[in-house]
Amino acid sequence: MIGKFLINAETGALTVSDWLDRETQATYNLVVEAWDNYQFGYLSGESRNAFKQIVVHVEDVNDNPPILQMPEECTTITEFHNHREPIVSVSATDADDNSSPNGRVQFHLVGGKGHGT
Ligand SMILES: [Ca+2]
Ligand SMILES: [Ca+2]
Repeated sequence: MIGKFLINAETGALTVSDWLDRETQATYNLVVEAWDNYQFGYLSGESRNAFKQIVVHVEDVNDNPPILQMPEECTTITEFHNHREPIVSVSATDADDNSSPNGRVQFHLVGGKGHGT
């Protein structure tokens, strides 16, 4: 697997090297290693190193639409159906972060004869 991040050996600049998708992986734990005197001292043991962990959190982008789940068939009610009594239940899921507006779903009637809120 090709890594998602690169670090410049000279400047230490950490960069992204591939597309990131929060829905696939939201957090990356990277470990950076720094060496001094690497070129001349590594083989002779005159080089020192240190490690540090970097945690990268990928912020969510609203890149997934809601997916509606509802009955396939036509729904039938009688003309005596009680007001406010549920006819059918519609649900939806959204792959984006549901702790943000990107993944929270609301329902509205937007058309059809006799629609209202
Ligand atoms: Ca997203
Ligand atoms: Ca969404």
